[in-house]
Amino acid sequence: MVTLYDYLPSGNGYKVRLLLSQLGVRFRLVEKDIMKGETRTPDFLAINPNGRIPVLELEDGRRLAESDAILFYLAEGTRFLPEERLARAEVLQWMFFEQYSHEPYIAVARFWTHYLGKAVDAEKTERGYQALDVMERHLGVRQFFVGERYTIADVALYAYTHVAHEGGFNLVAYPNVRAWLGRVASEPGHVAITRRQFG
Ligand SMILES: N[C@@H](CCC(=O)N[C@@H](CS)C(=O)NCC(=O)O)C(=O)O
Repeated sequence: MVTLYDYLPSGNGYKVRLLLSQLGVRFRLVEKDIMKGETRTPDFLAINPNGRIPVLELEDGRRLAESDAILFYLAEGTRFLPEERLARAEVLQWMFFEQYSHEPYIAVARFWTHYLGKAVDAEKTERGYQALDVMERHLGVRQFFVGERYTIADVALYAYTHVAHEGGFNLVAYPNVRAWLGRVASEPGHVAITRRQFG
């Protein structure tokens, strides 16, 4: 059985939990409380030198960090990753967008407001809305991010978009994004970020 090192409120961890659930893959969950620095101990740094969850540990002990890389690994050969060359690259395009233009603002704003109780600076909020604007335009003529079907690009972007309000983002002006959130949530095998029991 694979092992997932994770922190349950984490959207990055949730991406992996969501896909594992949708794939019907059973896994062992090892919780690391990032608020207590549990990913920065020597023991955990030996697991991931970058000191962050999620980390997937395979049955043979090999490990993989970075949520979107884990999604890509797990989705290979499944309906969650297209086979066609350009479509695969488009999935990567949206996952890189998520990591560079979306997560650093929308996830970080959530962490600061919801978990640290601190104010978020205006620039982060503005950049977060810019990412939402990009998504809103793209979804204006599409049901999903790539190839008109649900893929790991949707999983990656859903994780923090559906809890963006916890970082102070208001999605009222984003009807296409809201409709897409609903479509993703109604995919078979969907689990909530708050789910604590797996397998
Ligand atoms: N780019 C990484 C980001 C991972 C990340 O930032 N993890 C956070 C939780 S969401 C963490 O472990 N933070 C603990 C720390 O930095 O000490 C990914 O997508 O997996």
